[in-house]
Amino acid sequence: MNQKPLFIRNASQLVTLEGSSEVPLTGEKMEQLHIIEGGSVWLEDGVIQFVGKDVEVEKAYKNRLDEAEIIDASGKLVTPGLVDPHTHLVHAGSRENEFNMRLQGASYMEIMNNGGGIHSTTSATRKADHQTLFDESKKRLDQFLTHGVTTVEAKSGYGLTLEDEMKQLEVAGQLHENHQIDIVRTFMGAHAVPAEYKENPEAFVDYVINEMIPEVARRELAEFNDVFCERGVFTPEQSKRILEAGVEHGLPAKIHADEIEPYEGAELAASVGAVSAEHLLKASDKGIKMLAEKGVIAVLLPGTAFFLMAESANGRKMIDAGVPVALSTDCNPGSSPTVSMPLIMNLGCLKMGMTPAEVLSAATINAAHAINRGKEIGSLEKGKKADVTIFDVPNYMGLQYRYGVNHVETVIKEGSVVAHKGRLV
Ligand code: IZC
Ligand code: ZN
Repeated sequence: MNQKPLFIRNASQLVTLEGSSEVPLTGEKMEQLHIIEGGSVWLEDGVIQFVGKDVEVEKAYKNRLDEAEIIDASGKLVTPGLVDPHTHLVHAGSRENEFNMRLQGASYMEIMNNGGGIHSTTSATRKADHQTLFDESKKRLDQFLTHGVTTVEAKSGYGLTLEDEMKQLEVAGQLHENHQIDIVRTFMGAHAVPAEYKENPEAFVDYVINEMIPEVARRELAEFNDVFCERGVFTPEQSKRILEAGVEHGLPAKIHADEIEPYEGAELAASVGAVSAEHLLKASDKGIKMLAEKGVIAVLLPGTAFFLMAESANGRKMIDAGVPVALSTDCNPGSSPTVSMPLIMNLGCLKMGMTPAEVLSAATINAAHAINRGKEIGSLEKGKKADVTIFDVPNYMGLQYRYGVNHVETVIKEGSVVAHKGRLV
């Protein structure tokens, strides 16, 4: 790599989250950000080379200071690049009309059962070609980047045929190759039962298990397998079969669990050894206990609860019960059309009883663990990817306190500045 070293100097707070690469943070450890005041970091060859007090880094590189590009971070907060571990990034079309219907009292499930919701995005996505999907999703990725995010998980699930699911996953792969943000792909063929299988959902489950999962795995188009386990969508029994089939084909399980109604989704996540259980607005106490026992990461999506005008998941209770908690936008055209992880962190504090330190752990290292990237990203430690976000606030509490504003000043991906003051570089 031919890039200059980057020396970020003298941050008022440098959040390192050191020592968290092996297992996700739980309980009181989520409070321990490992802040260096007057902290600096030397980035080179795409990797973090040295983290410490400014004088220490300066001393270590005293003969090479002239070579480096320098960013003065005094008065600023420096954190690991934010990680979004649950999105439906690749899709076509938009659902403002449904938003308006919901504002007038229609529910998310009613709209879906009447052929809208996921079905409406599925027909738009089936019609779209690769280029259209690429272009529409790239716009969202650009916005993710200017909001401080450097890695995004992306699910399929708006194709619901093998060919259309593969199209979404291929586009996600092309975006990974062509965009600064890294994309981690999840297969979610079991996102809804498509209209053509309405009378015979079991046949669709068989299709997912016998045809889609083996082919997606064979072509290495995804790293995880997800299912929308919800009353009226896929039952816990169907979800279990689908998730076990994924595991058999080398795709660890993720699950959309207990989002709209309690449905023992958390219990299922624990019993199949899922990497993560996502949503959990209606998770039972027993389910929460089981997640803690099995170390399943709860990926919480307070933007979805906000946008659906529902009560958020109880993040406080989950952390106190020992569940590792991560945060995500759920970026999708129906229940959470946002790209703002900073907003999600605000909601984590204001709607889920999490502290400013916990939401930052949840949006960085725990989010990285939720996509099996804990060893590569999510903390500022020697040897990890040089993905860094600089916020124009003096401390991490200020980031949550001055809400509703994009405080991201500079975003660094693998050692290069990729966004500055809301613009791509
Ligand atoms: O398109 O409505 N919950 N899947 C499960 C979604 C929301 C995305 C959508
Ligand atoms: Zn989702």
